[in-house]
Amino acid sequence: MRTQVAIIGAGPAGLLLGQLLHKAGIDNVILEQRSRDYVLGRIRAGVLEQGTVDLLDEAGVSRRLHQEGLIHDGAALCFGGARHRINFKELIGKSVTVYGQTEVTRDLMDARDESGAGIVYEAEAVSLHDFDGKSPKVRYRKDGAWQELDCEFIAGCDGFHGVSRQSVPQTAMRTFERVYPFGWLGILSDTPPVSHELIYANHERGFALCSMRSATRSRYYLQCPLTEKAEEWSDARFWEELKRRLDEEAVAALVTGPSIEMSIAPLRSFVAEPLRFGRLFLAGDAAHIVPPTGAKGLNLAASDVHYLSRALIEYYAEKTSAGIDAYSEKCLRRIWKAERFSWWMTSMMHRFPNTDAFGHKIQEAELDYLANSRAAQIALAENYVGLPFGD
Ligand code: RFL
Ligand code: PHB
Repeated sequence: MRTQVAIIGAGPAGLLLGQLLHKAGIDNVILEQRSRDYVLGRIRAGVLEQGTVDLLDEAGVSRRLHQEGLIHDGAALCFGGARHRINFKELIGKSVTVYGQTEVTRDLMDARDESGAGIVYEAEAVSLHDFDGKSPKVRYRKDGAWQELDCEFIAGCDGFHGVSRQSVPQTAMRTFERVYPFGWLGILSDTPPVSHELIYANHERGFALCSMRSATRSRYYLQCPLTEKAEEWSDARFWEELKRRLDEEAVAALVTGPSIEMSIAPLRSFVAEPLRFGRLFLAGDAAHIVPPTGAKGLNLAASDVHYLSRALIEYYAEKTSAGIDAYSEKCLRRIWKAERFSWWMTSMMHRFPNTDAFGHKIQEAELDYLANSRAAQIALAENYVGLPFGD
């Protein structure tokens, strides 16, 4: 089998890249190790930056997003028992859209099906070869038979645990990492959200986040120690702990109900540099991870795809490699700013187990400054709604 671009991974990065390339007439094959249902069963991101929405518009997959997505003009920070709204719209004239990653993925899969391009699901033992030369290859096993895909480029969109980054010789790559001493316990429930906007709460018992998927479906998170197991949490225990971390008004408004999903995610910051190795490009979680506090992971995957799709389209249309040569550097400039913001939000909103009294006072001062300084709020708003792609 032959194609122009072999895409590894059918998460948002791989699917969006596939769709943008397909629209530009560039042949591509997506290889995914899991089944369609498994991919759609993962509950992840919920907040889309305007740049991500624009890219989904460009890909022609945003009809449902515009019908069902919730436009949020602000979000609240809760600390010291009081809530402080950051009014994105008033501060910087922009908003975010709340629309689940599961729905983005479903819309992209449907568009792929309609285009007839297809996805190879349950591709086993995927391996990448010869991407340092002119004729890269991808080998995999499907239904027990070995397959070889000859291609011109490989896009490694296979997430943090994928094979693409691991295929690069260690000497060719530098990695930067910070692991946080806690995780997020998340719950999804068919209950109306406690507030029409997100609430990020810093409480002495730990961070809490109130988010949503729709007017009838809520998503909540609690900071928890890494030793905790989701099975040890009953729904009642979760709701009780959430109430302890929220302000009185939120507690009074909270509607509880059975959970549809409960899971724990560790928090990590990670960047691999560079993002290009000959004819292999890394994009999305395959290249970088942010802690979810800044809602940046899916949006960063989208901005990588923005740069990579343009670079490949330019390569095929104009026979120039200027775009692909600049890909890594362009992405990394934006990635590091999102890493900084996500690290900062995480540091400001969580309780760190080994912090002394000085550390607590600094955190309180930071929150107080933010609540009372328009300049500080503008900086938060600008980063939260998403920095420009800056082509
Ligand atoms: P994905 O989504 O992990 O997709 C990678 C795909 O590659 C497949 N794969 C392979 N395929 C073939 N061969 C192999 N060897 C393979 N190895 C892996 C996998 O099965 C998978 O289908 O990466 P992608 O596309 O880069 O997308 C990144 C986003 O999924 C991620 O950044 C976000 O979910 C992060 N995130 C959030 N991002 C936001 O922008 N806003 C948020 O509000 C937000 N909240 C979150 C989050 C992530 C969370 N968790 C659980 C990590 C909340 C949580 C709790
Ligand atoms: C979510 O709705 O899953 C969500 C929202 C905001 C975040 C992280 C996760 O910062």
